[in-house]
Amino acid sequence: MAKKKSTATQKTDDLKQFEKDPTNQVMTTNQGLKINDTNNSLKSGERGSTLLEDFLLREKITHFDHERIPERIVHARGSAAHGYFELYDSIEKYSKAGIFTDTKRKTPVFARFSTVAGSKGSPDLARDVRGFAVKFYTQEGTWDLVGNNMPIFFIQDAMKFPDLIHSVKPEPNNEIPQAASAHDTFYDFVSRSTETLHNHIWAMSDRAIPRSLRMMEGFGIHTFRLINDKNESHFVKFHWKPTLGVHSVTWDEAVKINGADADFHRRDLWEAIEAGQYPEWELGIQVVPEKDEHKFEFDLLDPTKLIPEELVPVEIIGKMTLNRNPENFFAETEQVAFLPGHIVPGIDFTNDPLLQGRLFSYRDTQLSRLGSPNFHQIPINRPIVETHNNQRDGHMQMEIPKGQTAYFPNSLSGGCPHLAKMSEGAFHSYEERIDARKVRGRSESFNDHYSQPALFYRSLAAWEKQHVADAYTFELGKCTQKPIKERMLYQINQIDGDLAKQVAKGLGLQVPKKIEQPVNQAIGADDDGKNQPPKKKNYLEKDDALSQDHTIFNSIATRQIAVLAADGFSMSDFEKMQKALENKGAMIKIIAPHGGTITCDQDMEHEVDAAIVTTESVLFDAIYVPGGKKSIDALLDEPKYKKFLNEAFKHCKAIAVDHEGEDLLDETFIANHKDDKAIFINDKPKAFIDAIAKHRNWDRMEVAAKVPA
Ligand code: HDD
Repeated sequence: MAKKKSTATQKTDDLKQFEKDPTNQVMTTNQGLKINDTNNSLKSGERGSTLLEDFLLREKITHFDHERIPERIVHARGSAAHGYFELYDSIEKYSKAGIFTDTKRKTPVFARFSTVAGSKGSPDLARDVRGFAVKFYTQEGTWDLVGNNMPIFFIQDAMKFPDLIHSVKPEPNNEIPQAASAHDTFYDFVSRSTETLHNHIWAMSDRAIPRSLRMMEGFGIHTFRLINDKNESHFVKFHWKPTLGVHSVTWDEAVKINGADADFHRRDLWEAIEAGQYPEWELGIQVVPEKDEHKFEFDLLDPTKLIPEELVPVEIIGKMTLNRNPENFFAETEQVAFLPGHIVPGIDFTNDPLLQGRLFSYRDTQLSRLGSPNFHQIPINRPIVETHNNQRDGHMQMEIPKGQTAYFPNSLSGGCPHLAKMSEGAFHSYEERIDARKVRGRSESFNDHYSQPALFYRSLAAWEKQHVADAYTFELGKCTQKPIKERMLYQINQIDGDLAKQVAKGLGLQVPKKIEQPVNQAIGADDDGKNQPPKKKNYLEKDDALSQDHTIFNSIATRQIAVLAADGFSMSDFEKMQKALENKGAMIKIIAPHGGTITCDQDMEHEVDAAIVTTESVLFDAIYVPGGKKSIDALLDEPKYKKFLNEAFKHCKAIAVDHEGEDLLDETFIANHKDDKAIFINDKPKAFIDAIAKHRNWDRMEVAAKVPA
């Protein structure tokens, strides 16, 4: 048998010393006392009252009473995994960071993906931005790249973050709605803060409802600096590109998935890693020399702007592979603390005012979330290199710092810990020249709020544009206040006239030509009234990288294929398809009228993966129905199979049937659409496989919209 490849990294080895394995161990108290009854409290007589003396009861209950910690203010719902990062080629001309110069390193990483608005227990398929945070445990200290799956942010200055989040979170009077942006307060805010419109249109696109966390891009968003060993600085934007491509579900599916499996993304990530189908992302950089800082039509320090890849191509420099699930959700995924302020020599910040505010907020939030300035000592947060300084004490100090001194300079401890010389790899902030007035304000160069949302929309394929229009219509349809909807229509109209008309029609409203209230309250009260953002510019017609139509469509690895079958299904049909699909890494699940096993027409027993009552069409990427008269008769007897197929058709998925399987198809909406290019009747498995790799047949959208499912 082939030996299982090791998934250990220096970090997972480090975590080992903290792991506890109860196998073959006796139960004890936290003091090591052996316990022989954990079911009954100590009482005065069997029916008597419980005694205060019962330290076993008190220890157990007290710990339980305190086992929750505050969830993250944002990004509370998340899943994470361990892995490693490998560099393809040194980029020493830009950066002196070891992680960017040493191609022999396998840098351990821990990556956490999240939704933003929902609580810890909210469903995975909310329409939302996804967090994409990566902790690199490097030889020079820990570097955290704390990004999202969209390349821009909603606001330009950290000062507005509490307002943004208060507007999107459940409304404060009734705590409704959970994990949803479709409500009045969010659109009240968005419609009056034009800087949000770019990130907002991304959130209305399919990017906000990914098929899988493994099929979404990641972005560092801010412009950072790379610093080389000559202390030269280059501006940089970081990109994560998934090797499986960028794919999404439809909104109708998202809504249904949330009911069918609220852990859809979490489960998908976990199962892919358990199956050895390790998720991978390539790391890319867009590099801009210092001298080109002002050459663009937008400001590099403005986090609501991306640098179109048409203008500055992405150079791929390495790859991240996630190959191990956490041992314990709370200890690792919940307690991991990401801080944008964690950087290493060779990487530095810029003056992006959003980034500058984040540098404060993340350390601060860990103090209330994790409860102590010693949060860096929690196993998942410990760097893989030794740390020494004169910080002392605090709640839950886990280390035992030795010696008489805790100050610098000292002579009593021989001056230790001593300072590092630059030649020994000490960190040194980039010496940017600053000559400025102290102002509370915003740069004029940040004041273009419509050009890039319009560029994004222009770059989308027709099917993506339709999804955007549907999303705006849904979200605004959920708002109750007419003036808010009208203000949003006014804003959408600045981005694209046709889009605004389409949304207005869905809302039963007119697109207003003018609105009375100021629309851009990014600036101070004294500026109210003269704050309409300038007209949009068109410095680039399209950027293909913005559209999912140009992503990778070459793999069906990890795609979930439902096989609809009952007793008597055709083994020869099934075997042929199963082999072809599994060869390409797809996951096959038999969905039968009942659990347990079913018997094929060759009298072999097959394990059922799910009884039809326990599963839903939306959990699968494609459907296959093998022939066999007895099997098909049984499927025809259970109405949910028709719903299963109708929904898959509605969601533009590939469907293949063989022989009598066509009889089932004839009982569905698909009967009149057999010529669809992703419907296969007695066809070769290859045709089906190619269609699954294309993700969806979006050409079907208009017909699919008519399916009453
Ligand atoms: Fe943030 C968490 C991403 C702006 C304040 N943020 C958090 C996480 C991600 C991001 C992925 C979850 C990390 C994890 O998995 O533990 N945040 C972003 C991005 C931003 C951004 C990409 C803009 C480019 N965030 C931002 C601002 C502020 C915060 C402007 C405050 C001024 N973010 C927080 C926070 C959180 C957080 C409240 C909650 C939990 C945590 O930090 O550790 O401090």
